[in-house]
Amino acid sequence: MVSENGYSAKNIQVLEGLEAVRKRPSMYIGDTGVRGLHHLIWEVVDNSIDEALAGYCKNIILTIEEDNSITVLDDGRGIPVDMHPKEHKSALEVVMTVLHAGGKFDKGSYKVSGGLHGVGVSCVNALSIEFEATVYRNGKIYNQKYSKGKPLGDVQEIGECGEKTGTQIHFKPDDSIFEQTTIYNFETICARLRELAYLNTGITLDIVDKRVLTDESQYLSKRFYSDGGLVEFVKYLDSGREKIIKEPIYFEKLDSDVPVQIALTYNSGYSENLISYVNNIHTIEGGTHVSGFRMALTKALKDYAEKSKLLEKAKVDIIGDDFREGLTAVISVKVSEPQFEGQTKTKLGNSDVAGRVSSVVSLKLKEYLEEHPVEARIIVDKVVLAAQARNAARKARELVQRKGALQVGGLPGKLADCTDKDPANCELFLVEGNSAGGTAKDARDRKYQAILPLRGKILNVEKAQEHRIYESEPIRNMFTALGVTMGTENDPKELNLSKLRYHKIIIMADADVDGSHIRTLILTFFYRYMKSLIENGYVYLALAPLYLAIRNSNFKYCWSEEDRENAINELAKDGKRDLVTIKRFKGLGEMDPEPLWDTTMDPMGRILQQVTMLDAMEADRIISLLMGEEVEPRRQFIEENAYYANLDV
Ligand code: 0RA
Repeated sequence: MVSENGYSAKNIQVLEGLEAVRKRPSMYIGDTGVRGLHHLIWEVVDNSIDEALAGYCKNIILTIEEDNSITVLDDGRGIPVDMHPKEHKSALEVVMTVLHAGGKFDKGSYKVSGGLHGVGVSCVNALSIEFEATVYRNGKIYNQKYSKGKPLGDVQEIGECGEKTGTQIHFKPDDSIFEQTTIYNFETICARLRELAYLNTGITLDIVDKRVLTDESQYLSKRFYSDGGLVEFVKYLDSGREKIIKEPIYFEKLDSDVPVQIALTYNSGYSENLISYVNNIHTIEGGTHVSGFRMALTKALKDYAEKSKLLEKAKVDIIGDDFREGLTAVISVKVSEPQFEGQTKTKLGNSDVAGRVSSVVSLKLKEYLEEHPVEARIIVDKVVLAAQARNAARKARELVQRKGALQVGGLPGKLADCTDKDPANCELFLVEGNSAGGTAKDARDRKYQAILPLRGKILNVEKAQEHRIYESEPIRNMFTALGVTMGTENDPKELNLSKLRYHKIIIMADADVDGSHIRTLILTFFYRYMKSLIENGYVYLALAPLYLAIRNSNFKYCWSEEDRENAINELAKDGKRDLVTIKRFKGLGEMDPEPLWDTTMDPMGRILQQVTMLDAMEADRIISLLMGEEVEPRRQFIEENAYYANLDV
């Protein structure tokens, strides 16, 4: 028996646990901005994925409710509801209210998701103003409700469900914690579900967005499912690029304590697209699994090229980078105790993993090259071309950097700089076109806001070889305005942010098709050439309003159709809706400085969207699709996205 004192002491400890989460949420979920908000979803979905990996769950349905709360339903075994022997309460309540209690009961299975996300569903509970767990198990339906991590009552039996089993978690993030925004982004969630579907074959992941009705009066929804796994993932990533080998190369070694899966292919482009995962978590900064892969890829291809005498004629020195041009690869490893390092804690540190991955790749790639001489030849030829282009690029880059250093003050003439010199306070607006640039210059607070107008559309980096990047004027202007250079002590190609002049880099483009095109191009450029700006969270999109609703001297700006409807209702409380006029903003250029400041530049009124790596990855893929060589995937993309395109009429 536990004494009354002992029990209550433990109780207090529990409350303190979740209280700590509410006091310092960033320690548990990274931040309380958009990222942290979405982190809550990853946490909940990861639990269902674990249940699926254990072999018990096939379907996961995620719903964004009208009020931006989230429901995740799975058809797993259902979280146990029986009394927990030590805590003297339902196991369900323990999982939901005790930090890190999630996997405790699951001794048999190998918990692979988690790691970075693995702070437990109790954190989600702590940070939600409403939270509800519903369990379908033993033919019965159980339910418990909570607020800010505290149960509002015991677990209740609320009905019967026959054979059905599963778990449903519903939560509404607490807006006193997530002060910036509590609005979920459909595309961000889709990107993660798509990724999870490719990484975990055979699971059906559905998303339903109840905030949006389509033209067919259905809720906006999507389904993600993959049989082909990483091979399909690589094909998806490269769908707009011209492939040079027919089928992706696939290796796996699953019967090991570090299971490894890799798919790779080569396209006719110039950039590398390598995406890596540890326990389903995107390791943005790479780590030992990635270096193991690169080492083995370089060595296997080099050995093959030397053995088959393909290098002799070429008369170039080949280095590791040359094997990366046009490479698209996905690496997925499972590590039972992952150590995450780096700025964003997304770099795998476990040193033994490098050797594990490289031995799998060495062995299997050697086999592949010997069995596929045609493909092997195509890949090696490409590598030789890359080495030749690299030499040309180095010369162009050196030229640009020499020139940059000689310019007066080093800053581009088009830049309207701010007076404050502390990067932490400063914002740079990248503005499409000279006329919008002029308005923005008048509108800004020149103390901390700088404007760089970019003339016309920037170069599509997807289609250009590296040396052309350094020759493009808008791109050179971005480098010099930002104070970003190439080359650090360790690596001549690494981005050097030590002289970065602004900690907010804000892309400001129109809310129409052209604007979205420009946003996508700039994002692709950042993704390709200034990735660490995105990783550090320095890149933002300014969301310009779509409409102005006016009645006499009262007016409201609207950022969406929903906003517009609300604005009309508010301005026409007396029912006289036809007295409200709606003005549609055609572009930033036609706005006067004052409304531009109020809606898009003033920190008190504007809506900024921080760009995540997932957003940038998707931008990069869309660019390759829209501008690449392949016509059919482009047509298909435009057809599938007609719904979004319609918003722009
Ligand atoms: C531990 C044990 C069992 C199920 C789960 C955890 C479980 C957790 C979650 C979280 C979301 N969905 C979930 N589904 C299942 C069941 C053990 C058993 O039945 O023997």
